[in-house]
Amino acid sequence: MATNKRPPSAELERIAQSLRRHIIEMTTRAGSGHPSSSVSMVEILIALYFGGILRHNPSEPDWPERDRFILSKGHGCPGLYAVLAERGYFPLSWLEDLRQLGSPLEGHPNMLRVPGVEASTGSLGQGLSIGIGHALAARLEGRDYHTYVMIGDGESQQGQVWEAAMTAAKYGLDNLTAI
Ligand SMILES: Cc1ncc(C[n+]2csc(CCOP(=O)(O)OP(=O)(O)O)c2C)c(N)n1
Repeated sequence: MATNKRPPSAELERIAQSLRRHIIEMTTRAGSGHPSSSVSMVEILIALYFGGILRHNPSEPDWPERDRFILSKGHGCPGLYAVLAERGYFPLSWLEDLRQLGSPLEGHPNMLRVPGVEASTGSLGQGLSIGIGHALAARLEGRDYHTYVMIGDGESQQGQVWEAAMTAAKYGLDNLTAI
């Protein structure tokens, strides 16, 4: 069953506060990471994962009909980890081991190790191209899922981002949103 019901605003604000707390605590404990790049996207993550925008199912991360969220600015992954943990993709206790040897929560997101991570990112500029792959795949397979890609403002200076934007326009991809 997809999780896309929207809780009341006060509840969303409470969850946003816990995400900010997780981000500060985990990056402080690790002594590294990118807290500001993570905290700055909390409201967007809340809207997507708790506000009813993303069609997803934390108990079935590979559900073929799920909407995709790709964090192209992968260094902001403490924010993504916090929202995925609060959503129940993996236990909150995982957050305690951010960037520790052996932890699935690496300094940049690893799609092979973390449920809910759609793409391994960190080398800036690649996420929109990956999103185009998902959007074209949806079209080919006749599925109606939507793909969202979060890009940093500095990242958007990468040529690949603009090549991807032109490609999305060429194929008329109305199932893809760049944030
Ligand atoms: C291809 C590439 N070049 C350089 C870096 C190093 N780097 C990591 S974060 C960052 C700045 C990103 O700024 P922005 O996209 O605005 O994101 P913000 O953290 O401000 O949200 C850079 C240059 C990288 N990860 N990938």
